[in-house]
Order: sequence, then C-alpha cells, then structure tokens
Amino acid sequence: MEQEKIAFLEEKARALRVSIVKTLHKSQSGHTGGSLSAIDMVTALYFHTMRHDPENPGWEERDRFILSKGHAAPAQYVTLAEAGYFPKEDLMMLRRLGSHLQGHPDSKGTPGVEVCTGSLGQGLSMANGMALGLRLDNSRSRIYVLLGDGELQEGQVWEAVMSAAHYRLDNLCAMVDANGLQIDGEVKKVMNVGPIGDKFRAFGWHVIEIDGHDMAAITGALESAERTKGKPTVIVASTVKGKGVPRFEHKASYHGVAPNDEELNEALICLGCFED
Ligand SMILES: Cc1ncc(C[n+]2csc(CCOP(=O)(O)OP(=O)(O)O)c2C)c(N)n1
Ligand SMILES: [Mg+2]
Repeated sequence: MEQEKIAFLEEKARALRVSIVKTLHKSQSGHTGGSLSAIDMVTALYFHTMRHDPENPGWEERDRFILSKGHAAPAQYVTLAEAGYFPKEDLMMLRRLGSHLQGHPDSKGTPGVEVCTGSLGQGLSMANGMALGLRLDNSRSRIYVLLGDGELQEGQVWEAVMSAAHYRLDNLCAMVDANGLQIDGEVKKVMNVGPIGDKFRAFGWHVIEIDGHDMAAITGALESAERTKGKPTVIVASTVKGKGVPRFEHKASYHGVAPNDEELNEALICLGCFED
C-alpha cells in the first residue's frame, strides 16, 4: 500500500491512543493495556479494510467486527466515535450508569457493536455462526474477530477453531492480540498457549504472523486474508500491552487500571499531544 495511506492510518492510531487514555482517565475505570495493544489493528479494520457505513450501522452488506476480548471496549468505542457512529462527547460517559458505553460491548446499546462480548472465549463461535449465515445468503460480507492471547486458554475457542476450518470459512478472519500478558502476568506462565501459529495451522487455518504495530504488515495481512480461499485465516499479531506509553508497556499491572492525573499527563506527552 502506498506510504501516504500507511501514514494516515498511523496518525489515526496515534490520535485514537490519545482518545483511549483520555476516555479511561475520565471514567477512572477500565482496561488500558489491552486497549492500547489492539488499537493499531482496530484502526486498520475500520479505516482501511472493512466495508461499513456509520450512517447505517445495520447495512446488510457491511463487514462485521467482533471484539471477542471485550474488555478492550475503549479501543472499539473511540474508533466507532471517530468513524462517526456516535458523537465523540459520548466517550466521556464511559462506564456511567445509563450511558450506552458500558464497560464491555453491548450490541443493544451502542451503534456499530454487533454482539455482546466480555465473557472471554465466545467471540469466535459467534463469528462462525455469522460466517455460515452470510455464506448461506451468498453475501460477500466478511467477519473479523479479535481475540486476546490469554483468551485462547478458553476451551471453547478451540472448538470454534476446529469448526471454522471444518466448514472452510474463508469469509472469516481471526486476529490474535498476542501481547504475552493477561490479568495475572505472563500468558506462558499462567497457562502457555503457544506456539499459537502452529496450533492454528494444525487445525487447518491459513496463518499469518506479524508485528501487530506495523501498519503496513497489518493491512497487508488483512488483504492476504481476503484473497485466501477454502480456509479461515488467523493473523497472529505480536504486540506490546500498553503500547505507546512506556509507563504502561509490558505491564500486567496496567491490565485493568485507568490512568490517574499524573499518568494521563505523561501519556499525552508520550503520544505527542500537548493540548489540554
Ligand atoms: C470467561 C471470562 N473469564 C475471566 C474474565 C476476566 N478477564 C478479563 S480480561 C482477562 C485477561 C485476558 O487476557 P488476554 O486475553 O490476554 O487480554 P489482553 O492481554 O489483550 O488484555 C480476564 C481473565 C472474563 N472477562 N471472562
Ligand atoms: Mg494478552
């Protein structure tokens, strides 16, 4: 892809990181690390890959996105707001009683959210059902689903990995945010899920392994997934939990902790945002 488009997406992701830390700081509750690790992929999906219409969230021909690691809801919310699904001011109501932006994605409340997630392990199963349904309808819409690496410890994920390959769901692309950490520490120490790529390959998937913060690699992998016929694709993306703010990076302690005043100021400087 041309350098200009990559630079546009990189700048978008930077601005969305700013929005994530501001939103979490306002709510004083929520998941910082896993939102920042996922945002480059979510940016590429909404501003490059997916066909969707913020004016018409239920457009039948849209591509669908499922945030299976639903605790990273801030990453999806800031992206939906940026794309125009709802006003950006709504972000300041994250996790407030009565707000449509709950701590985990709610398809009944938030325009652009396809399914409720947050209980880990279920997104790929839902994606399989949608992919099968769309195939029956002869639809050209595609399904994208983002999972955490800790989430791969859920047995249901592997049942879904098996069935997606069995049904040759080439309209389905899974992405694994492989940041190496979960709530309690390193994934490999809590319950090793690696080698992730080899496991998906053994189940019959097309596997692409990339740096999940390299925008050209992300968009290239998504394009390769679209060209792949007869099997589902998984993009195993090596990422850094808390990416973009050194104080948050590689730290399980910022998994579910929002920035305080000092951390917000530091984060904004790191992200090149000097306004109030
Ligand atoms: C079924 C279920 N069990 C436990 C939790 C609590 N929980 C929320 S996030 C998380 C860790 C997830 O780690 P990972 O999938 O690696 O996410 P990331 O590192 O991207 O934040 C856990 C255990 C949950 N949401 N759902
Ligand atoms: Mg993780």
